[in-house]
Amino acid sequence: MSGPRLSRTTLRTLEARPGVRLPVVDPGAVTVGIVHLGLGAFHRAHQAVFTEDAAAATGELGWGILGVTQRSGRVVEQLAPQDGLYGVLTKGADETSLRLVGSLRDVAFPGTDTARVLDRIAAPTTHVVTLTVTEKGYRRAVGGGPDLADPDLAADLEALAGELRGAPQEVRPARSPLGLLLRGLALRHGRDAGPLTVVCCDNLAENGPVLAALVHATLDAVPGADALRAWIGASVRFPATMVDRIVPATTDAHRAQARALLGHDDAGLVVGEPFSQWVVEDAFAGPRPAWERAGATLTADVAPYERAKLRVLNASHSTLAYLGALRGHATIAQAMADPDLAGAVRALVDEDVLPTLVAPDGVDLTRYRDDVLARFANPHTGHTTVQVAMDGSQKLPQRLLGTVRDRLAAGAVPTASATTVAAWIAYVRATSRGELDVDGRPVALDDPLASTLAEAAAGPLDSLADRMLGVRAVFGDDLAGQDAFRLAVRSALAGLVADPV
Ligand code: CS2
Repeated sequence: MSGPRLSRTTLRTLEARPGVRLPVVDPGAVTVGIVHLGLGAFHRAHQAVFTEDAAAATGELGWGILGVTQRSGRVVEQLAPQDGLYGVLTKGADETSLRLVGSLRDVAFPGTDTARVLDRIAAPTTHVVTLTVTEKGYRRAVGGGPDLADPDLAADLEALAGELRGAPQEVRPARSPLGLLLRGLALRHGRDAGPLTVVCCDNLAENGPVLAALVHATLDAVPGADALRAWIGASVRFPATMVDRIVPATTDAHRAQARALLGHDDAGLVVGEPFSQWVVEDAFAGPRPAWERAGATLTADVAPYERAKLRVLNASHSTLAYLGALRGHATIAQAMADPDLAGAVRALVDEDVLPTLVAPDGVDLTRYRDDVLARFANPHTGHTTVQVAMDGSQKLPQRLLGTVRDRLAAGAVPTASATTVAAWIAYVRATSRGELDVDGRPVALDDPLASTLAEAAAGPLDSLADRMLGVRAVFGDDLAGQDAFRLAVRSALAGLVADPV
């Protein structure tokens, strides 16, 4: 940090500068109506921007956001001194611009602020809770139910059971997003503060219904939760959504660019491509921001959009990430510029994915594919292969294995998808053995199942595919027994492990 820091005070002294857009709402006039769990870069570059634009379009000032971080207080340390203000640096193919966002009105870390967060979820002025806690944040077990053995979730459920008994007690810090949400819902129910809508914005297939089912299944394990469960069934809605914007990790170079544009330091800076899309099921329990006035699509049926996005964009992304990292490509754009890899993603989409999709109204899926691939090729995003490669055990089931199952059920062998699975296996093996360098830097396996995966990846190469396909948490009970698929993975893997280049 070297200059003055962005804040509401310094904002007043900021004058119009080329390439910089000041907040389109007056942050001092906005009050909190949304609680967001998972205050990462994606939320700040996506839903917070739609929310600010909707407030500006309607003049409704009650839709400010309380952003709640997940694992550490670092984001609070970045944003609290800035009064929640931050910039989004947009990296287009031809130009870079910065907009400051005024919709994040408060920030909290559950480690120290759980009582305040619960209170806010239970406030009558709060109508919406949104979540971006990543695939692994939901702590689901094999089969999709809650992982009750997860110590953080278990601690939260114990606290919830105490809170439901009404026993006077200190508010224990929430340790999992689901625990925080359930405890907030319980307080809201107890206070009779009215209906609420919970909007899952993570890349999970059928994210709204999946979260609703998870909430109910979790409450089954909590003594004394019957009345709460009934109230949630009647008064809480879980619309499905499709979210899309490529948001690379912020680097020092981005911070320096933002400083040059703004003349101020911004510790909360996030970066995004110009494209941004949000499709939301219009099924709310109460009031909601007019996100459609900010370019979002509110619709009765999100499923076709969500499926197309996960299977075309996210699955191609992972393909480029694993094959790219194995070939030493640091960024997705570099991987996309490699003709072999561009060919691999085209084969994946054309041969395996498109036959499983129904086009959403008015969408031409081949054009959608071309637009997605063009976005990946944007060299200015700087999105790294290693960032996208993270958490493969959580991501592949959501973005790829549905395609695999659908093609197998249709009697086809999804060989291109088998290549992606093989690339992931090769990546797991190389990273867990400390054998992969990208851009001169060693890459470690970053995955919540890292130790299980490393164990399965160790051992003879000729049975590597079989051992990895036997990891049920990823491939379920069915895929290891699909012989044609297993053989396709084996044969793709033989090529990759013998000679990734
Ligand atoms: C990416 C996504 O990191 C990843 O797994 O595939 O974060 C992707 O950039 C977004 O879903 C784009 O909307």
